[in-house]
Amino acid sequence: MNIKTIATQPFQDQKPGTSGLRKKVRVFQQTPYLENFVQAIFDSLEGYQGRSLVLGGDGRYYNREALQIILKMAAANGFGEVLVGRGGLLSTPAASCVIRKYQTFGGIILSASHNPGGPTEDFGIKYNIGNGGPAPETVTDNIYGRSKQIKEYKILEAPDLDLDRLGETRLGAMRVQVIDPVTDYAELMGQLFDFNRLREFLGSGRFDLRFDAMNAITGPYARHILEELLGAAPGTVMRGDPLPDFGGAHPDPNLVYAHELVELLYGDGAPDFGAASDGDGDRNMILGRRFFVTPSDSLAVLAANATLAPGYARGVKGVARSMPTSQAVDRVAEALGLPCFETPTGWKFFGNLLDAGRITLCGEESFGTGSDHVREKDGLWAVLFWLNVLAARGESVEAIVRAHWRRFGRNYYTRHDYEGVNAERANELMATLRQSVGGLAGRRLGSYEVATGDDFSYTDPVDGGISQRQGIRVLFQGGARIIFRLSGTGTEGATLRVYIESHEPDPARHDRDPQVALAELIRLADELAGVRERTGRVKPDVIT
Ligand code: VG1
Ligand code: CO
Repeated sequence: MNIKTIATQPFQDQKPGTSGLRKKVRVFQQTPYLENFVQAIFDSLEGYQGRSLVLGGDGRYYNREALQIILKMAAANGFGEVLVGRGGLLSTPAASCVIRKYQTFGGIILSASHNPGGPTEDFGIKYNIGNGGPAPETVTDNIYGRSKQIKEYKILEAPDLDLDRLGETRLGAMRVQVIDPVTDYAELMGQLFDFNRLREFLGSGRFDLRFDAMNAITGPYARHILEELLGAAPGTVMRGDPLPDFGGAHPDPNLVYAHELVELLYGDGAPDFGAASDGDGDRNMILGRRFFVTPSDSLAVLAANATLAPGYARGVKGVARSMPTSQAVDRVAEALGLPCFETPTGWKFFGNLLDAGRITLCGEESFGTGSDHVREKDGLWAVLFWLNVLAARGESVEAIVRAHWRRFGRNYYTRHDYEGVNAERANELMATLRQSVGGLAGRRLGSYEVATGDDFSYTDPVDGGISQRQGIRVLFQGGARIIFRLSGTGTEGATLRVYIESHEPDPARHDRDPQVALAELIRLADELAGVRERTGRVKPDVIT
Protein backbone atom coordinates (compact mmCIF):
# COMPACT_ATOMS: atom_id res chain seq x y z
CA MET A 1 0.00 0.00 0.00
CA ASN A 2 1.17 3.35 -1.03
CA ILE A 3 1.33 6.61 0.92
CA LYS A 4 0.41 9.46 -1.40
CA THR A 5 1.28 13.10 -0.75
CA ILE A 6 -1.26 15.27 -2.48
CA ALA A 7 -0.85 18.96 -3.23
CA THR A 8 -3.70 21.13 -1.96
CA GLN A 9 -4.90 24.72 -1.66
CA PRO A 10 -5.90 26.09 1.74
CA PHE A 11 -9.45 27.15 2.62
CA GLN A 12 -9.80 30.31 4.66
CA ASP A 13 -12.95 29.32 6.56
CA GLN A 14 -11.87 26.33 8.64
CA LYS A 15 -12.10 28.08 11.98
CA PRO A 16 -13.44 25.76 14.70
CA GLY A 17 -16.41 27.23 16.61
CA THR A 18 -17.82 26.50 20.05
CA SER A 19 -17.44 22.78 19.38
CA GLY A 20 -15.38 21.88 16.32
CA LEU A 21 -15.75 22.75 12.65
CA ARG A 22 -19.35 22.61 11.38
CA LYS A 23 -20.40 23.12 7.78
CA LYS A 24 -22.99 21.87 5.37
CA VAL A 25 -22.45 18.28 4.23
CA ARG A 26 -21.89 19.41 0.66
CA VAL A 27 -18.98 21.61 1.82
CA PHE A 28 -17.28 18.65 3.49
CA GLN A 29 -17.98 16.47 0.46
CA GLN A 30 -15.85 18.68 -1.77
CA THR A 31 -12.41 17.10 -1.82
CA PRO A 32 -10.11 18.25 -0.24
CA TYR A 33 -12.18 20.16 2.35
CA LEU A 34 -12.22 17.36 4.94
CA GLU A 35 -8.72 16.20 3.98
CA ASN A 36 -7.25 19.67 4.55
CA PHE A 37 -8.80 20.02 7.97
CA VAL A 38 -7.72 16.57 9.11
CA GLN A 39 -4.16 17.23 7.91
CA ALA A 40 -4.25 20.59 9.71
CA ILE A 41 -5.19 18.74 12.91
CA PHE A 42 -2.33 16.26 12.50
CA ASP A 43 0.16 18.97 11.53
CA SER A 44 -0.60 20.93 14.67
CA LEU A 45 -0.01 17.94 16.97
CA GLU A 46 3.32 16.62 18.17
CA GLY A 47 4.42 13.21 19.31
CA TYR A 48 1.64 11.01 17.96
CA GLN A 49 3.84 8.72 15.83
CA GLY A 50 3.00 5.13 16.72
CA ARG A 51 0.32 6.25 19.19
CA SER A 52 -3.36 5.50 19.26
CA LEU A 53 -6.33 7.58 18.10
CA VAL A 54 -10.04 7.17 18.86
CA LEU A 55 -12.44 7.68 15.99
CA GLY A 56 -16.21 7.68 15.76
CA GLY A 57 -19.25 9.78 15.11
CA ASP A 58 -22.95 10.19 15.65
CA GLY A 59 -23.85 8.23 12.52
CA ARG A 60 -25.11 11.19 10.56
CA TYR A 61 -25.02 11.40 6.79
CA TYR A 62 -21.41 11.32 5.45
CA ASN A 63 -20.09 9.75 8.68
CA ARG A 64 -19.01 6.52 7.00
CA GLU A 65 -17.31 8.16 4.02
CA ALA A 66 -15.47 10.63 6.23
CA LEU A 67 -14.28 7.84 8.55
CA GLN A 68 -12.67 5.94 5.69
CA ILE A 69 -10.78 9.06 4.61
CA ILE A 70 -9.61 9.83 8.14
CA LEU A 71 -8.49 6.24 8.74
CA LYS A 72 -6.33 6.32 5.60
CA MET A 73 -4.91 9.71 6.55
CA ALA A 74 -4.14 8.55 10.11
CA ALA A 75 -2.26 5.56 8.65
CA ALA A 76 -0.35 7.77 6.20
CA ASN A 77 0.58 10.22 8.94
CA GLY A 78 2.06 7.56 11.22
CA PHE A 79 -0.51 6.78 13.90
CA GLY A 80 0.14 3.30 15.30
CA GLU A 81 -3.47 2.40 15.96
CA VAL A 82 -7.03 3.64 15.63
CA LEU A 83 -9.88 2.53 17.88
CA VAL A 84 -13.08 2.99 15.94
CA GLY A 85 -16.63 2.33 17.09
CA ARG A 86 -18.48 -0.41 15.21
CA GLY A 87 -20.43 1.03 12.30
CA GLY A 88 -18.39 4.19 12.81
CA LEU A 89 -20.50 5.01 15.86
CA LEU A 90 -19.39 6.55 19.13
CA SER A 91 -21.34 9.05 21.17
CA THR A 92 -19.35 12.09 22.20
CA PRO A 93 -19.21 11.08 25.90
CA ALA A 94 -18.37 7.47 24.93
CA ALA A 95 -15.48 8.72 22.75
CA SER A 96 -14.23 10.70 25.73
CA CYS A 97 -14.56 7.60 27.93
CA VAL A 98 -12.60 5.44 25.45
CA ILE A 99 -9.80 8.02 25.06
CA ARG A 100 -9.37 8.10 28.83
CA LYS A 101 -9.70 4.39 29.47
CA TYR A 102 -7.14 3.35 26.86
CA GLN A 103 -5.01 6.45 27.35
CA THR A 104 -4.92 7.21 23.67
CA PHE A 105 -3.17 10.23 22.21
CA GLY A 106 -6.51 11.82 21.34
CA GLY A 107 -9.61 11.34 19.28
CA ILE A 108 -11.58 12.65 16.36
CA ILE A 109 -15.36 12.91 16.71
CA LEU A 110 -17.55 13.37 13.67
CA SER A 111 -20.70 15.21 14.61
CA ALA A 112 -22.62 18.42 14.27
CA SER A 113 -24.35 17.53 17.54
CA HIS A 114 -27.86 19.00 17.73
CA ASN A 115 -27.81 20.34 14.16
CA PRO A 116 -29.95 18.43 11.64
CA GLY A 117 -28.32 15.79 9.40
CA GLY A 118 -28.79 14.58 5.82
CA PRO A 119 -27.42 15.46 2.38
CA THR A 120 -28.47 19.12 2.62
CA GLU A 121 -27.85 19.52 6.34
CA ASP A 122 -24.85 19.71 8.65
CA PHE A 123 -21.67 17.77 9.29
CA GLY A 124 -18.90 18.44 11.77
CA ILE A 125 -15.50 17.34 13.00
CA LYS A 126 -13.78 17.95 16.27
CA TYR A 127 -10.47 16.97 17.84
CA ASN A 128 -10.25 15.83 21.47
CA ILE A 129 -7.00 15.73 23.40
CA GLY A 130 -5.57 12.98 25.61
CA ASN A 131 -7.67 13.94 28.65
CA GLY A 132 -10.71 13.00 26.57
CA GLY A 133 -11.95 16.56 26.28
CA PRO A 134 -12.41 19.00 23.42
CA ALA A 135 -9.16 20.63 22.31
CA PRO A 136 -8.61 23.89 24.17
CA GLU A 137 -8.45 27.20 22.29
CA THR A 138 -4.66 27.16 21.98
CA VAL A 139 -4.95 23.90 20.02
CA THR A 140 -7.93 24.94 17.87
CA ASP A 141 -6.17 28.24 17.08
CA ASN A 142 -3.16 26.26 15.85
CA ILE A 143 -5.35 24.02 13.73
CA TYR A 144 -7.03 27.04 12.18
CA GLY A 145 -3.68 28.73 11.56
CA ARG A 146 -2.35 25.62 9.90
CA SER A 147 -5.48 25.19 7.75
CA LYS A 148 -4.88 28.61 6.20
CA GLN A 149 -1.40 27.65 5.01
CA ILE A 150 -1.67 23.99 4.22
CA LYS A 151 -0.03 22.88 0.97
CA GLU A 152 -0.32 19.11 0.99
CA TYR A 153 -1.92 16.20 2.76
CA LYS A 154 -1.00 12.54 3.14
CA ILE A 155 -3.30 9.61 2.50
CA LEU A 156 -2.85 5.87 2.13
CA GLU A 157 -3.99 4.27 -1.10
CA ALA A 158 -6.05 1.37 0.18
CA PRO A 159 -9.49 -0.20 -0.11
CA ASP A 160 -12.15 0.82 2.40
CA LEU A 161 -12.26 -1.16 5.65
CA ASP A 162 -15.26 -3.10 6.91
CA LEU A 163 -16.24 -1.17 10.05
CA ASP A 164 -19.24 -3.32 10.86
CA ARG A 165 -17.29 -6.26 12.23
CA LEU A 166 -15.65 -6.18 15.66
CA GLY A 167 -11.98 -7.02 15.84
CA GLU A 168 -8.57 -6.11 14.56
CA THR A 169 -7.46 -5.33 11.02
CA ARG A 170 -4.58 -3.43 9.51
CA LEU A 171 -4.32 -0.44 7.28
CA GLY A 172 -0.75 -0.31 6.00
CA ALA A 173 1.42 -0.32 9.11
CA MET A 174 -1.42 0.88 11.33
CA ARG A 175 -3.62 -1.36 13.47
CA VAL A 176 -7.36 -0.74 13.38
CA GLN A 177 -9.52 -2.04 16.22
CA VAL A 178 -13.25 -1.99 15.65
CA ILE A 179 -14.69 -1.80 19.17
CA ASP A 180 -18.19 -2.10 20.55
CA PRO A 181 -19.30 1.53 21.00
CA VAL A 182 -21.37 0.84 24.13
CA THR A 183 -19.39 -1.60 26.33
CA ASP A 184 -16.77 0.70 27.89
CA TYR A 185 -19.29 3.45 28.48
CA ALA A 186 -21.84 1.12 30.09
CA GLU A 187 -19.15 -0.23 32.39
CA LEU A 188 -18.26 3.29 33.52
CA MET A 189 -21.92 4.08 34.25
CA GLY A 190 -22.10 0.93 36.37
CA GLN A 191 -19.23 2.26 38.49
CA LEU A 192 -20.89 5.62 39.12
CA PHE A 193 -24.48 4.64 39.80
CA ASP A 194 -26.22 2.05 41.93
CA PHE A 195 -27.30 -0.38 39.23
CA ASN A 196 -28.74 -2.86 41.76
CA ARG A 197 -31.01 -0.24 43.21
CA LEU A 198 -31.92 1.02 39.73
CA ARG A 199 -32.77 -2.51 38.60
CA GLU A 200 -35.21 -2.82 41.47
CA PHE A 201 -36.62 0.63 40.84
CA LEU A 202 -37.07 0.33 37.08
CA GLY A 203 -38.00 -3.34 37.10
CA SER A 204 -40.67 -2.93 39.80
CA GLY A 205 -43.31 -1.84 37.30
CA ARG A 206 -44.16 1.08 39.62
CA PHE A 207 -41.98 3.59 37.86
CA ASP A 208 -42.68 4.41 34.24
CA LEU A 209 -40.12 6.19 32.08
CA ARG A 210 -39.46 7.09 28.45
CA PHE A 211 -36.20 7.98 26.79
CA ASP A 212 -36.29 9.72 23.42
CA ALA A 213 -33.09 9.02 21.49
CA MET A 214 -34.33 11.20 18.61
CA ASN A 215 -33.08 8.65 16.04
CA ALA A 216 -29.58 9.69 16.98
CA ILE A 217 -26.57 8.09 18.66
CA THR A 218 -27.95 7.35 22.14
CA GLY A 219 -30.44 4.71 20.93
CA PRO A 220 -28.05 1.73 21.29
CA TYR A 221 -26.63 3.10 24.56
CA ALA A 222 -30.03 3.69 26.15
CA ARG A 223 -31.47 0.36 25.00
CA HIS A 224 -28.52 -1.53 26.41
CA ILE A 225 -28.30 0.31 29.72
CA LEU A 226 -31.94 1.12 30.50
CA GLU A 227 -33.71 -1.87 28.98
CA GLU A 228 -31.14 -4.69 29.02
CA LEU A 229 -29.03 -3.92 32.08
CA LEU A 230 -31.58 -2.15 34.27
CA GLY A 231 -34.72 -3.98 33.23
CA ALA A 232 -36.85 -1.05 32.10
CA ALA A 233 -39.78 -2.17 29.96
CA PRO A 234 -39.09 -2.82 26.28
CA GLY A 235 -40.18 0.28 24.38
CA THR A 236 -38.85 2.60 27.09
CA VAL A 237 -36.45 3.92 24.45
CA MET A 238 -38.30 5.82 21.73
CA ARG A 239 -36.77 6.54 18.31
CA GLY A 240 -33.90 4.26 19.26
CA ASP A 241 -32.40 3.53 15.83
CA PRO A 242 -29.69 5.95 14.71
CA LEU A 243 -30.58 7.25 11.24
CA PRO A 244 -28.29 9.27 8.94
CA ASP A 245 -30.85 12.06 8.76
CA PHE A 246 -32.35 11.54 12.24
CA GLY A 247 -35.63 10.76 10.52
CA GLY A 248 -35.72 14.30 9.19
CA ALA A 249 -36.00 15.69 12.71
CA HIS A 250 -33.89 18.21 14.57
CA PRO A 251 -31.95 16.12 17.13
CA ASP A 252 -32.03 18.77 19.84
CA PRO A 253 -33.61 17.71 23.14
CA ASN A 254 -35.74 20.67 24.11
CA LEU A 255 -39.45 21.37 24.48
CA VAL A 256 -39.73 22.38 20.85
CA TYR A 257 -37.89 19.57 19.06
CA ALA A 258 -38.69 16.66 21.39
CA HIS A 259 -42.40 17.35 21.12
CA GLU A 260 -43.56 13.70 20.95
CA LEU A 261 -41.95 13.03 24.29
CA VAL A 262 -43.27 16.30 25.68
CA GLU A 263 -46.82 15.42 24.61
CA LEU A 264 -46.51 12.05 26.34
CA LEU A 265 -45.26 13.59 29.55
CA TYR A 266 -47.98 16.21 29.58
CA GLY A 267 -50.77 13.85 28.45
CA ASP A 268 -53.19 11.57 30.28
CA GLY A 269 -51.50 8.70 32.10
CA ALA A 270 -48.13 10.40 31.67
CA PRO A 271 -45.02 8.44 32.67
CA ASP A 272 -43.18 9.45 35.86
CA PHE A 273 -40.06 10.49 34.03
CA GLY A 274 -39.02 11.45 30.52
CA ALA A 275 -35.65 12.28 29.04
CA ALA A 276 -34.08 12.91 25.67
CA SER A 277 -30.61 13.31 24.24
CA ASP A 278 -29.18 15.02 21.15
CA GLY A 279 -27.46 13.96 17.92
CA ASP A 280 -24.15 13.00 19.52
CA GLY A 281 -25.43 12.05 22.97
CA ASP A 282 -23.94 14.78 25.09
CA ARG A 283 -27.10 16.78 25.82
CA ASN A 284 -30.04 15.87 28.01
CA MET A 285 -33.54 17.08 28.73
CA ILE A 286 -35.19 16.00 31.96
CA LEU A 287 -38.97 15.92 32.39
CA GLY A 288 -41.18 14.83 35.25
CA ARG A 289 -44.89 14.18 34.90
CA ARG A 290 -46.19 17.47 33.50
CA PHE A 291 -43.00 19.11 34.68
CA PHE A 292 -39.97 20.48 32.83
CA VAL A 293 -36.62 20.78 34.61
CA THR A 294 -34.51 23.58 33.17
CA PRO A 295 -30.93 22.46 32.51
CA SER A 296 -29.67 25.13 34.92
CA ASP A 297 -31.93 23.79 37.67
CA SER A 298 -30.94 20.24 36.80
CA LEU A 299 -27.29 21.04 37.47
CA ALA A 300 -28.21 22.68 40.77
CA VAL A 301 -30.42 19.78 41.90
CA LEU A 302 -27.75 17.20 41.01
CA ALA A 303 -25.13 19.22 42.88
CA ALA A 304 -27.37 19.37 45.96
CA ASN A 305 -28.14 15.62 45.78
CA ALA A 306 -24.85 14.30 44.44
CA THR A 307 -23.95 12.17 47.44
CA LEU A 308 -26.99 9.94 46.75
CA ALA A 309 -25.11 8.40 43.81
CA PRO A 310 -22.29 5.99 44.79
CA GLY A 311 -19.78 7.58 42.41
CA TYR A 312 -20.20 10.92 44.18
CA ALA A 313 -20.86 9.67 47.70
CA ARG A 314 -17.67 11.24 48.98
CA GLY A 315 -18.92 14.68 47.96
CA VAL A 316 -18.30 17.25 45.31
CA LYS A 317 -15.03 19.21 45.14
CA GLY A 318 -16.47 22.18 43.35
CA VAL A 319 -18.88 23.12 40.58
CA ALA A 320 -18.74 25.19 37.41
CA ARG A 321 -21.25 26.58 34.97
CA SER A 322 -20.95 28.45 31.72
CA MET A 323 -21.53 32.17 32.05
CA PRO A 324 -25.03 32.28 30.51
CA THR A 325 -26.21 29.33 32.64
CA SER A 326 -28.45 30.43 35.51
CA GLN A 327 -26.96 31.06 38.92
CA ALA A 328 -29.03 28.33 40.57
CA VAL A 329 -25.94 26.17 41.12
CA ASP A 330 -24.09 29.12 42.67
CA ARG A 331 -26.61 29.10 45.50
CA VAL A 332 -26.06 25.41 46.12
CA ALA A 333 -22.29 25.94 46.11
CA GLU A 334 -22.63 28.76 48.60
CA ALA A 335 -24.81 26.71 50.93
CA LEU A 336 -22.47 23.70 50.75
CA GLY A 337 -19.29 25.78 50.95
CA LEU A 338 -18.07 24.67 47.52
CA PRO A 339 -15.94 26.59 45.03
CA CYS A 340 -18.01 27.72 42.03
CA PHE A 341 -16.52 28.76 38.68
CA GLU A 342 -18.05 30.71 35.81
CA THR A 343 -16.58 29.82 32.40
CA PRO A 344 -17.27 30.88 28.82
CA THR A 345 -19.75 28.86 26.74
CA GLY A 346 -18.40 25.52 25.48
CA TRP A 347 -17.28 22.38 27.26
CA LYS A 348 -13.60 22.92 26.46
CA PHE A 349 -13.42 25.52 29.23
CA PHE A 350 -14.24 22.95 31.94
CA GLY A 351 -11.33 20.67 31.02
CA ASN A 352 -8.60 22.35 33.05
CA LEU A 353 -10.79 22.66 36.15
CA LEU A 354 -11.74 18.98 35.92
CA ASP A 355 -8.15 17.87 35.30
CA ALA A 356 -6.92 19.93 38.24
CA GLY A 357 -9.51 18.32 40.52
CA ARG A 358 -11.08 21.68 41.33
CA ILE A 359 -14.56 20.73 40.20
CA THR A 360 -16.60 17.53 40.12
CA LEU A 361 -19.81 18.69 38.42
CA CYS A 362 -20.40 21.24 35.68
CA GLY A 363 -23.06 22.25 33.23
CA GLU A 364 -24.51 24.59 30.68
CA GLU A 365 -27.96 26.04 30.14
CA SER A 366 -27.99 24.42 26.70
CA PHE A 367 -29.04 21.02 28.07
CA GLY A 368 -25.50 20.01 28.99
CA THR A 369 -24.50 18.43 32.30
CA GLY A 370 -21.43 16.44 33.20
CA SER A 371 -18.78 15.51 35.72
CA ASP A 372 -15.18 14.44 36.09
CA HIS A 373 -16.04 10.91 34.87
CA VAL A 374 -15.27 12.02 31.29
CA ARG A 375 -14.34 15.35 29.71
CA GLU A 376 -17.53 15.93 27.73
CA LYS A 377 -21.05 16.67 28.77
CA ASP A 378 -22.99 13.46 29.00
CA GLY A 379 -26.68 13.00 28.26
CA LEU A 380 -27.33 9.47 29.43
CA TRP A 381 -25.15 10.01 32.50
CA ALA A 382 -27.44 12.87 33.55
CA VAL A 383 -30.48 10.64 33.05
CA LEU A 384 -28.95 7.87 35.18
CA PHE A 385 -27.97 10.41 37.84
CA TRP A 386 -31.56 11.67 38.01
CA LEU A 387 -32.90 8.12 38.17
CA ASN A 388 -30.48 7.35 40.98
CA VAL A 389 -31.65 10.44 42.90
CA LEU A 390 -35.31 9.56 42.27
CA ALA A 391 -34.80 5.97 43.42
CA ALA A 392 -32.99 7.12 46.56
CA ARG A 393 -35.48 9.85 47.50
CA GLY A 394 -38.66 8.11 46.47
CA GLU A 395 -40.23 11.43 45.47
CA SER A 396 -41.41 12.75 42.12
CA VAL A 397 -39.30 14.99 39.89
CA GLU A 398 -41.64 17.89 40.59
CA ALA A 399 -41.52 17.39 44.35
CA ILE A 400 -37.72 17.33 44.32
CA VAL A 401 -37.42 20.50 42.24
CA ARG A 402 -40.05 22.38 44.23
CA ALA A 403 -38.32 21.46 47.48
CA HIS A 404 -35.08 22.68 45.92
CA TRP A 405 -36.69 26.03 45.06
CA ARG A 406 -38.07 26.39 48.57
CA ARG A 407 -34.61 25.96 49.96
CA PHE A 408 -32.59 28.00 47.47
CA GLY A 409 -35.17 30.19 45.73
CA ARG A 410 -36.13 29.80 42.08
CA ASN A 411 -33.97 31.17 39.30
CA TYR A 412 -36.48 31.98 36.58
CA TYR A 413 -34.67 31.50 33.32
CA THR A 414 -35.23 31.61 29.58
CA ARG A 415 -33.19 31.70 26.38
CA HIS A 416 -34.51 33.34 23.24
CA ASP A 417 -32.84 32.36 19.97
CA TYR A 418 -33.05 34.32 16.74
CA GLU A 419 -31.77 31.95 14.07
CA GLY A 420 -30.44 32.57 10.57
CA VAL A 421 -30.12 36.31 11.13
CA ASN A 422 -28.13 38.34 8.62
CA ALA A 423 -24.56 38.04 9.95
CA GLU A 424 -23.63 41.66 9.33
CA ARG A 425 -26.66 42.95 11.22
CA ALA A 426 -26.02 40.55 14.08
CA ASN A 427 -22.42 41.71 14.31
CA GLU A 428 -23.54 45.34 14.29
CA LEU A 429 -25.98 44.64 17.09
CA MET A 430 -23.23 43.10 19.19
CA ALA A 431 -20.76 45.88 18.38
CA THR A 432 -23.24 48.56 19.41
CA LEU A 433 -23.97 46.76 22.67
CA ARG A 434 -20.28 46.29 23.33
CA GLN A 435 -19.78 50.05 23.12
CA SER A 436 -22.71 51.01 25.30
CA VAL A 437 -22.75 48.29 27.92
CA GLY A 438 -20.00 49.76 30.09
CA GLY A 439 -22.00 52.96 30.53
CA LEU A 440 -25.09 51.23 31.86
CA ALA A 441 -23.81 50.82 35.43
CA GLY A 442 -26.00 52.67 37.93
CA ARG A 443 -28.82 53.26 35.45
CA ARG A 444 -32.40 52.45 36.31
CA LEU A 445 -34.22 50.43 33.70
CA GLY A 446 -37.88 49.92 34.62
CA SER A 447 -37.95 48.35 38.07
CA TYR A 448 -34.32 47.19 37.78
CA GLU A 449 -31.03 48.93 38.50
CA VAL A 450 -27.92 47.98 36.51
CA ALA A 451 -25.04 46.92 38.74
CA THR A 452 -22.47 46.40 35.97
CA GLY A 453 -22.29 45.80 32.28
CA ASP A 454 -19.40 44.25 30.36
CA ASP A 455 -18.23 41.88 27.66
CA PHE A 456 -17.34 38.70 29.57
CA SER A 457 -13.67 37.89 29.74
CA TYR A 458 -12.35 34.71 31.36
CA THR A 459 -8.97 34.01 32.86
CA ASP A 460 -8.46 30.28 33.23
CA PRO A 461 -7.60 29.73 36.91
CA VAL A 462 -5.36 26.78 36.04
CA ASP A 463 -3.22 27.92 33.10
CA GLY A 464 -3.89 31.67 33.14
CA GLY A 465 -5.14 31.66 29.53
CA ILE A 466 -7.42 34.58 28.69
CA SER A 467 -10.55 34.33 26.54
CA GLN A 468 -12.18 37.61 25.66
CA ARG A 469 -15.48 38.72 24.14
CA GLN A 470 -17.46 35.80 25.46
CA GLY A 471 -20.83 37.56 25.72
CA ILE A 472 -22.35 40.90 26.67
CA ARG A 473 -23.61 40.90 30.24
CA VAL A 474 -26.03 43.31 31.84
CA LEU A 475 -26.02 42.48 35.54
CA PHE A 476 -28.71 43.99 37.76
CA GLN A 477 -28.82 44.57 41.50
CA GLY A 478 -30.36 41.51 43.14
CA GLY A 479 -28.90 39.04 40.65
CA ALA A 480 -31.11 39.44 37.57
CA ARG A 481 -29.17 39.27 34.28
CA ILE A 482 -29.55 39.77 30.56
CA ILE A 483 -26.86 38.25 28.33
CA PHE A 484 -26.33 38.52 24.60
CA ARG A 485 -24.08 36.30 22.51
CA LEU A 486 -23.75 34.98 19.02
CA SER A 487 -23.79 31.24 18.53
CA GLY A 488 -20.58 29.48 17.48
CA THR A 489 -22.18 26.28 16.21
CA GLY A 490 -24.48 27.39 13.39
CA THR A 491 -23.76 26.95 9.70
CA GLU A 492 -26.02 29.59 8.17
CA GLY A 493 -26.05 33.31 8.94
CA ALA A 494 -25.86 34.21 12.62
CA THR A 495 -27.85 33.03 15.61
CA LEU A 496 -28.40 35.58 18.34
CA ARG A 497 -28.96 34.13 21.78
CA VAL A 498 -30.53 36.26 24.51
CA TYR A 499 -30.38 34.76 27.99
CA ILE A 500 -32.60 36.16 30.73
CA GLU A 501 -32.62 35.34 34.41
CA SER A 502 -34.00 36.54 37.69
CA HIS A 503 -34.06 35.08 41.21
CA GLU A 504 -37.29 34.65 43.18
CA PRO A 505 -36.86 33.74 46.83
CA ASP A 506 -40.57 33.74 47.71
CA PRO A 507 -42.12 30.22 47.42
CA ALA A 508 -45.54 31.80 46.96
CA ARG A 509 -44.24 33.10 43.65
CA HIS A 510 -42.65 29.90 42.34
CA ASP A 511 -45.56 28.89 40.15
CA ARG A 512 -45.31 31.40 37.38
CA ASP A 513 -44.68 30.83 33.71
CA PRO A 514 -41.04 31.96 33.15
CA GLN A 515 -42.09 34.05 30.14
CA VAL A 516 -44.48 35.94 32.42
CA ALA A 517 -42.16 36.14 35.39
CA LEU A 518 -39.41 37.49 33.12
CA ALA A 519 -41.65 39.67 30.92
CA GLU A 520 -40.16 42.98 31.99
CA LEU A 521 -36.58 41.78 31.51
CA ILE A 522 -37.51 40.32 28.12
CA ARG A 523 -38.84 43.72 27.08
CA LEU A 524 -35.74 45.48 28.45
CA ALA A 525 -33.49 43.10 26.51
CA ASP A 526 -35.24 43.99 23.28
CA GLU A 527 -34.97 47.69 24.02
CA LEU A 528 -31.31 47.52 25.01
CA ALA A 529 -30.22 45.68 21.88
CA GLY A 530 -32.88 46.78 19.42
CA VAL A 531 -33.36 43.13 18.53
CA ARG A 532 -36.60 43.55 16.60
CA GLU A 533 -35.46 46.63 14.81
CA ARG A 534 -32.06 45.28 13.80
CA THR A 535 -32.98 41.71 12.95
CA GLY A 536 -36.43 42.47 11.53
CA ARG A 537 -37.81 39.64 13.70
CA VAL A 538 -40.88 40.12 15.80
CA LYS A 539 -40.28 37.08 17.96
CA PRO A 540 -37.60 34.48 18.67
CA ASP A 541 -37.46 31.29 16.57
CA VAL A 542 -36.85 29.06 19.57
CA ILE A 543 -37.55 29.70 23.23
CA THR A 544 -36.02 27.36 25.79
C1 VG1 B 1 -24.08 25.71 21.79
C2 VG1 B 1 -24.42 25.87 23.26
C3 VG1 B 1 -23.21 25.58 24.10
C4 VG1 B 1 -22.69 24.18 23.79
C5 VG1 B 1 -22.42 24.05 22.29
C6 VG1 B 1 -22.03 22.65 21.89
O1 VG1 B 1 -23.08 26.64 21.43
O2 VG1 B 1 -24.92 27.17 23.52
O3 VG1 B 1 -23.54 25.71 25.47
O4 VG1 B 1 -21.50 23.91 24.49
O5 VG1 B 1 -23.60 24.40 21.56
O6 VG1 B 1 -23.02 21.74 22.24
P1 VG1 B 1 -23.40 28.03 20.67
O7 VG1 B 1 -22.06 28.64 20.40
O8 VG1 B 1 -24.19 27.69 19.48
O9 VG1 B 1 -24.23 28.83 21.66
V1 VG1 B 1 -23.18 20.33 21.32
O10 VG1 B 1 -24.28 19.38 22.07
O11 VG1 B 1 -23.16 21.00 19.86
O12 VG1 B 1 -21.66 19.57 21.32
CO1 CO C 1 -24.20 17.53 21.32
